[in-house]
Amino acid sequence: MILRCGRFSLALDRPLVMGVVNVTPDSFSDGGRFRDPEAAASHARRLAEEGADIIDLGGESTRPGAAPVSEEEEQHRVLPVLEKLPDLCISVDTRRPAVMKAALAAGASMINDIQALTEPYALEAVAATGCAVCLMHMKGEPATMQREPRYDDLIGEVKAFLKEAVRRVMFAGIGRDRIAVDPGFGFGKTPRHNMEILRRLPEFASLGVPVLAGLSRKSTIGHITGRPVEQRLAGSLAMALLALEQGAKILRVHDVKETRDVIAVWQAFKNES
Ligand code: 9MG
Repeated sequence: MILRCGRFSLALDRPLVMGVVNVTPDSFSDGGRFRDPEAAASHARRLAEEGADIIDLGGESTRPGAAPVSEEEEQHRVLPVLEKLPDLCISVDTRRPAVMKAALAAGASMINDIQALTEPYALEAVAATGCAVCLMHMKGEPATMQREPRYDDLIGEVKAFLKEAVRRVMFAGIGRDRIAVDPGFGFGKTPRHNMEILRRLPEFASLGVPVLAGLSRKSTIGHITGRPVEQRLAGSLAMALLALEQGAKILRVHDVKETRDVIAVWQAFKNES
């Protein structure tokens, strides 16, 4: 299986690593460190050297309580970084069609949308390009999504949403080999929900596209271990290993080098069994 990301074709016979670069003053995990385009671009290069297949560049923090950012500001954060990285496979994490269009024109190869391209004109912004898309499930809106989220049938609901999202984007002309889905750990989900999704992640394989898992440094790890965000490396690596074992094909992570080691150990184990 291949994930087609614009001019890049990424083989899915081994897990892919998506390295996170937040160009925001207030992201939950690395708030403000990579605000300057030069610093963000050199961090992206470092992650690529450490083994990231894709760099996920985001200009809007989706942390509950984060300050809203205008479309202009989001573009102003992301585009200068993108332009410094023409040789890398860059995903842009955005919900806004205008940002998608500008990013794709500036060389982005993938759009990672926590709203699964549901904003009006989002499908049009990406369909005619060759970019890949990541369609994520989120219950509610970032500002309020963690206020007692409830589900009657967690897995059924998340899967049905993603199935419909895949159908919708394919109907718009996006081929299956350009699509990844993501159950959206932490997006309108309690720690208990997140663990149930992880336990039942193999059920998402029936959607017929690669599953991306984003668990790195998330609050569920803090909930389990009692650690603040800057001390969640071990928990994140444990989550990465669980996600691999449960069938995730793409891991969205902050700590690329360490995650690559986890993948190497997991693959060595698999090849011997
Ligand atoms: C932008 N962003 C933050 N967390 C994420 C996750 O878990 N998945 C995806 N696709 N994007 C995320």
